[in-house]
Amino acid sequence: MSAQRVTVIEHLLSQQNAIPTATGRFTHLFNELILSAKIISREVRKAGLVDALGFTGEINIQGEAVKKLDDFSNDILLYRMSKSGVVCGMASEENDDIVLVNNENSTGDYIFIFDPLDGSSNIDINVNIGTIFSVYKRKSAASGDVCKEDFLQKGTEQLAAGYVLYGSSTMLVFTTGQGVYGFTFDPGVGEFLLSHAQMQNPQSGNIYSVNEGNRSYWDAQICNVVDAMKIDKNGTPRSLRYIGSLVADFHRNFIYGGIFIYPPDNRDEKSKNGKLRLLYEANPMAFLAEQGGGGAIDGKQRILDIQPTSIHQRVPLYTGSQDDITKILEMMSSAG
Ligand code: AHM
Ligand code: MG
Repeated sequence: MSAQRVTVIEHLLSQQNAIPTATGRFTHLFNELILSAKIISREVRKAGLVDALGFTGEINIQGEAVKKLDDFSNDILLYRMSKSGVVCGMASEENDDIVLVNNENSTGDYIFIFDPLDGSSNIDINVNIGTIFSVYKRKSAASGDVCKEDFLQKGTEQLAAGYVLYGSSTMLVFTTGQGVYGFTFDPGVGEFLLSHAQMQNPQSGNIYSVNEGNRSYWDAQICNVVDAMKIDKNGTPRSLRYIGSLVADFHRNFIYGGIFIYPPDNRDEKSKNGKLRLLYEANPMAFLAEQGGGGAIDGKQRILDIQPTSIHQRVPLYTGSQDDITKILEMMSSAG
């Protein structure tokens, strides 16, 4: 039935036709993103057969050892997105600083922020991993270079966000602010085809997802919140599901309903805001969650309302079904 299915570009063009001011430049960006996703997916699929597993020997800005596939995915996205001609600057989990796009092809005013291959601990063992991305319009004058402020925009300013999930199939899930759409890669056709239209996160669900191995690092309030998430409103136990790949954990909970939590902890200075990064992990997921009727908070406020102060800043993340978000906010605010 592939012949009757809509491609990503057809979908974008149909959305664009509904917005008279849309220019079509966005589809250039997506063309390169789709090509990057296909190349990364191909590399992930054959990783065990070629010398693509293991570490490069480098340490990234997060202090983490860089895997070869992280590095490969980062290079592909940096190269392809700079070729799109519509991107003027990029930020990646794997680059300390922002990356300016200065080539003769670039008349772009889009900012592209991404995590090239999230879920690093799962790369070498054939478990789901993903690429996460977020798109903004630059704020600074088009005549000069982009600056940090172009990247430090609130999540509410995102034009598009999404992820590619390298799972039992490869899926591209994204929003441009008109709902959430999922496209599954058909390897025979070589295209991502619409498989999940207007995805909705159930109001409540049966799953809670958290790395409970960190419990001894949590304060009492976090322990209480996690304990409350283990049962439903009738007191029936819920299921714990945790892969340790944000894209996969989010995707499952987005479809089945439930809550994903990565709270702050006290193991060291850098964990006091949790582990996940605001710009290229929390904000894109928050945009998707809200577009699908779910929510995403840092424990007190909407993720999307947070004013970023640095490219790689971390943030606690609670994202999922609306009933759970409401309950967490109630518990957090009554505890003060
Ligand atoms: P990474 O960017 O180094 O891959 O780390 C992010 C990942 C997320 O995908 C996942 O939600 C989290 O780290 C899991 O962390 P932990 O192993 O501490 O539970
Ligand atoms: Mg990551």
